[in-house]
Amino acid sequence: MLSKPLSALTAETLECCGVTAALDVEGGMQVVSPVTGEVVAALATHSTADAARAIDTAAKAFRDWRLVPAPRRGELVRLYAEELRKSKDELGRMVSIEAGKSPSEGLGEVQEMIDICDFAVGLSRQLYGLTIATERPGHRMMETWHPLGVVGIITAFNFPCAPWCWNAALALVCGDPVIWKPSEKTPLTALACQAVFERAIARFGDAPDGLSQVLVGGPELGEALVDSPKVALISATGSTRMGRIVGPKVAARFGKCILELGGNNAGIVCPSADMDMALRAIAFGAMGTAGQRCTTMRRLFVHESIYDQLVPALKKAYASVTVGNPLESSALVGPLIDKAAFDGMQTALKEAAELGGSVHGGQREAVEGEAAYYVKPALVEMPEQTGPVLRETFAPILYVMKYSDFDPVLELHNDVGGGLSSSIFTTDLREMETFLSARGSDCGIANVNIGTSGAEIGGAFGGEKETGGGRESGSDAWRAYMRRATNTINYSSELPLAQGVVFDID
Ligand code: UN1
Repeated sequence: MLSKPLSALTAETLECCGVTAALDVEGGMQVVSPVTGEVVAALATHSTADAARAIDTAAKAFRDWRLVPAPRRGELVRLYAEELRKSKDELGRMVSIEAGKSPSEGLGEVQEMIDICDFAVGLSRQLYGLTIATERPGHRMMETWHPLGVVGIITAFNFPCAPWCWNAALALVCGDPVIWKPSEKTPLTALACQAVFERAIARFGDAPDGLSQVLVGGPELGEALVDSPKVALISATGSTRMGRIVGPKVAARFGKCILELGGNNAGIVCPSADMDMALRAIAFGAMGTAGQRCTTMRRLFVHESIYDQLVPALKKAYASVTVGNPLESSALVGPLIDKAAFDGMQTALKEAAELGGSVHGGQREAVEGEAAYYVKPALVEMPEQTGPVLRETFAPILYVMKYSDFDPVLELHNDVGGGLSSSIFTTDLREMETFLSARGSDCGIANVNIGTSGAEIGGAFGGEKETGGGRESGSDAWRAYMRRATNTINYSSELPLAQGVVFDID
């Protein structure tokens, strides 16, 4: 049992991180922990006028920060990684309190922040462009990458800090100030990250004011970022519904967007799969983080020849998985974020049953009081891919379907709106390579013999179709945070025109 109320643990954790905001503002925005359903803080919110001021401050910071050499900008991110290492336990605990993750998953999220910072520090000396052969003698052509401008970062409750850091670490080395609008459900983790960042700023010395700012409040603050022509890039994580609003608005003002939206991720288990490995990978992919990752495995296609071997083993794993308070137990599955998530799950399960699905699990578990929503993860055997299987329900539901032929199952795999993550379990080279080929998985992430979730930061993260098409984190995702200039330099004493055009004036 906790020795103190959750609000006291929250206050203590935030204080350790250096947060100075008042946590008990009368009439302020209430922050509820899904762990117990209790209010752990009430925060003062920012107004749209505050948002406008934050944007102006960031725009001013940009004028200076863009001129600081990139490796020096990297030094700030290096210091931040050091501070994150010092505060890893507290930040991980904040993630557990606010998002309900197990300690290991909370710490894992902070580790993603540390990893992307380390990556960004190296990147700060590698923001290279190409040199390109020109068709004209005595000319040189090259690309230069310049800082882009203010970056607005909108994040979701389920990963309350890592996606911010994927964006912020890259943006800062690329020369861009950041403004963060966290989910209304998880503003405390954002304040904690910002406080830790302030420590890095203090050690860095001469950073311009407003390099990183947080806006606490409702959707109108996100809208202020989305609508402002002073915000060069909006990086938004959330639902496809949100992306359908944000994308066109930013496009209308010719701003840039990185959208990381919903997924409907699937795994295919082939006859030659290592069954034990597949079982463990599916269990984490589908039940981990209580099914509340955008990369959660939601659909599973199992070959008919191994269905009666794998599915009973999966059912056993589902029946025995521990569900409990992540702060007090070693349970693998914590709570859903709120009642709406629980209701959404029950609606999907009911629909699935009406369509002939056989539902195992999914019932509410009496872990804490009435205000907390813990569920047994659900495994649903479906006769076909229909109804709720076609959409993302942000809860631990795995729809399992039987298949007989490989080519049709590839079609079914791709026949959904989301295009984020995917997995195949096979030891057959032909199946594996086909899955990874142009006619295979149409997702931004396609894995072999591992689950759909838990991507490393070194790769580009994001997906196709209704997932929004954006890429964050590793590989060359940094390019989205910079603008490219093509430079042609004439060092000859002639003026030849490209394409052989003649334009001689007297
Ligand atoms: C998300 O759920 O928004 O691949 C991000 C993963 C994590 C990130 C998930 N590295 O599951």
